Amino acid sequence: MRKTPASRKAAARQQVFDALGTLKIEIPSWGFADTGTRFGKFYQDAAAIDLADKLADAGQVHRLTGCCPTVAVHVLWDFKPGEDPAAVAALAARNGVKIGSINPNLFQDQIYKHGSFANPDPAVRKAALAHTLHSVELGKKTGSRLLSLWLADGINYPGQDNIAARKERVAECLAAVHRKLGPDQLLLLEYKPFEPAFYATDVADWGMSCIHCKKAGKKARVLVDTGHHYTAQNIEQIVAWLLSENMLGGFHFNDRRYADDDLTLGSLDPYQVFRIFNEIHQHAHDNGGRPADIAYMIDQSHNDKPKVEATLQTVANAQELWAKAALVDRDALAHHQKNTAQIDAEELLKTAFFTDVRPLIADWRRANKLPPDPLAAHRASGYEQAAAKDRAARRKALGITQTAGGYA
Ligand code: PSV
Ligand code: MN
Repeated sequence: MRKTPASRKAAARQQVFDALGTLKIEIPSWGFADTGTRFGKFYQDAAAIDLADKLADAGQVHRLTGCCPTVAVHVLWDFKPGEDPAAVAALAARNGVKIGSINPNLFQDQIYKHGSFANPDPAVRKAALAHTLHSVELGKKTGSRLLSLWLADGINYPGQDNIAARKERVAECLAAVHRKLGPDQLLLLEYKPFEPAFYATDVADWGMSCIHCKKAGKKARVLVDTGHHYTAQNIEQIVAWLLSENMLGGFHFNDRRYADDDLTLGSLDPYQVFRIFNEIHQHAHDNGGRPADIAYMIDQSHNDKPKVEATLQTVANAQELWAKAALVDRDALAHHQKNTAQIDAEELLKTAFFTDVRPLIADWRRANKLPPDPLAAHRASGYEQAAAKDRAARRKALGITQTAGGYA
């Protein structure tokens, strides 16, 4: 059948609708709290004080976008000692969301000065493992499927420790965690080239993470934080490789210019995010239309933007780039690739990238009884002002002064 402009338009609309229907994005509880850099924090009256506030903010984002049903939690920051996980799950449900990935904290306690799973001191490794296994239990009790691990482990100076021995210590701990996972749980292992350690990070890149995951067992996958790469690195190639090995577990979305900058996804290099999404759509296409099981999560702590607004903006950016990548004409691309028609193949990607999908996304939102412009709806709702008033008053009553430094 010949394609007319009208049939092309209808097909594009359907492609965008289908793509948006499959994209769920997890939001991080820590994105709503007062966070900052190690040089300081810029406080906001509307910043969440506790987990109840964070879940309320997450609920607002999900109500407006319809695509953020789960909230990632950081155990140390979100769970009070002895807190009932079932009560936390119920609190999330009251806000219209669910508890998502559980993030153990293996970096803030003083004992982690020289690492957690890689630490030469067996007592520290034991403590790190106990905290992680507790996190696995929290996952089981809150109905969360994902344990999301980031090891801040590394060494600052050559000769400081035996690099290969550190690798084996990490492997042993990961295997021990893997053994305790429930049948539906997955372990995601994040990598980061540097920071906080600057000479040798123990899980510094996707290859190290992938080797660890393969050794740990069938329920371990690599987590790609888009901010954790060197400047020139080709992230979409890493994604394509991990997909082809069935080792891609999920993403932490953000954008970067220098290092782990926590900037809004797609704010600096939207074409890169598009190229990553293009590989994911390509993989699904090559796999008979079956998408890989990937957790899309945001990992951004905004120091200056209003936090709920920044989250809404990120979600909208992700949806736009995801929808654009869905518009790539896969059959034509395969044809051009077969003939090594470089210019035509590249132009196909550019055509999809430069398509303005915003009107179609607004239509999709209307069709799903969502506001066509979530950011505008949020601003009109007065949520931010009400939260600022309530939280400023509660801070005063609780004697919380927004002057202490620190991270998160
Ligand atoms: C580390 O930089 C990281 O990306 C990890 O995912 C942590 O859990 C998170 O940031 C803390 O904000
Ligand atoms: Mn991350």
